[in-house]
Amino acid sequence: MQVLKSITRAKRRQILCQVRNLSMTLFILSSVSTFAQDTTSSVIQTKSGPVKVEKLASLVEPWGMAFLPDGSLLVTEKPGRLRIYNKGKLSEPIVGLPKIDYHGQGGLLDVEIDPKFPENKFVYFYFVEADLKQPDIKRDNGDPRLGTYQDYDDATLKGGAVARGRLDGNKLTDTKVIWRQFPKMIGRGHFGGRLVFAPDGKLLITSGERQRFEPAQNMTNNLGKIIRINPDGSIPKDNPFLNNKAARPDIYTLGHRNPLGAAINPTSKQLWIHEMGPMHGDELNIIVAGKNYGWPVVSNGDNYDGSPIPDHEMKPEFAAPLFYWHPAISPSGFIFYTGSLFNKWNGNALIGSFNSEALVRIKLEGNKVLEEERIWLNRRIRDLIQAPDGSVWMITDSKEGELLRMTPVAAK
Ligand SMILES: [Ca+2]
Repeated sequence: MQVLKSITRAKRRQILCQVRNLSMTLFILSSVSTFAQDTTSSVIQTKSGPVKVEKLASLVEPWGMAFLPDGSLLVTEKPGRLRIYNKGKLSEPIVGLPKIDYHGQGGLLDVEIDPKFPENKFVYFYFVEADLKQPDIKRDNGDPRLGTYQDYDDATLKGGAVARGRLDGNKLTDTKVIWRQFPKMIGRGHFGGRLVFAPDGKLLITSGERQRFEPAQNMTNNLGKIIRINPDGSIPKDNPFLNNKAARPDIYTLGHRNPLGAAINPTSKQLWIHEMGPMHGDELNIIVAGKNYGWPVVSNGDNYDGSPIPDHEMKPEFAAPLFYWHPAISPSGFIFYTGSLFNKWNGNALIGSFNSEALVRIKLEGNKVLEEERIWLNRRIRDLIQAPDGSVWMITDSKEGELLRMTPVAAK
């Protein structure tokens, strides 16, 4: 029965892959002639007309962005630098950040500003920190924090953390860690790392499961979870698991793998996230307090060793994604477009993609996906943001990374 199910599913996916790959190929063919990696400005055809993409700056592994009220841009570089881009110039790294552990997927990740920034100047950032006390690998063999398959070349216990400090010119003052992944573990992947403020002023954090699977279903840790805290790090009085004494109080939802995109839907005011699936099965999820999104019990992808995982439809007790990608797009960065510069994109979800080297545009009607367009950019897109003028700015996932600006060719 299991075999039969796998074959049926494999067949179904094969057909789906073929259809999607064909449509991607056709689309790439239509846009490839107008775009090249080494140009600083290019025109690309989209379903809504031609757009211009310009390179604004070079950055090393940029990861997250946030606009300041004066129109300048905070941008992180994963090795541990926070800079300000303003009118064609990139600042020296801002000082006052804690020591950052930069290895693999870890380093300095997202940045966000306080909703009351004009009054308090608070800047929040997600970073990876090493534990103060490191284990003796030989002696502590069997410690679950070390895992069973890890590469001990980097045998540092580490975890994601969120800190905030007050921005004063080119420095952060009063920098304090307000939240930490628990427990710290060996391993360089799946930190999550996106920050977004909800309309009620709470800070929402995406926390990945550190490539350990099971923590996502275990309430005694905060890995593989969406986290909700007050801006000072304290726990909101209406968090969903406060009555469960065994659960960590910072948990908002569970059952997530590695979410690298989070945005507030401007219509429903709900948090939407996407998360990287295992081998395929990337998900778009609407976050509802207290729900379980299924990882690693269910997924519409398969394990990397080829073993199947039950699909979401097999276990309806878990919240299912409203949309998923098979084959994977490897999504990173997420906004809802609310500007008027791209007048046909209003209310659309815009998502960066590694695998398809594209900006993915999703047209929605309420919670229903009507249409998906992949705007091929020949670059792995790490994050994107809507600028005050309605243009879309993006950063690329590369040691030779770029800050890009996209505008319509015929702005109305
Ligand atoms: Ca799921």
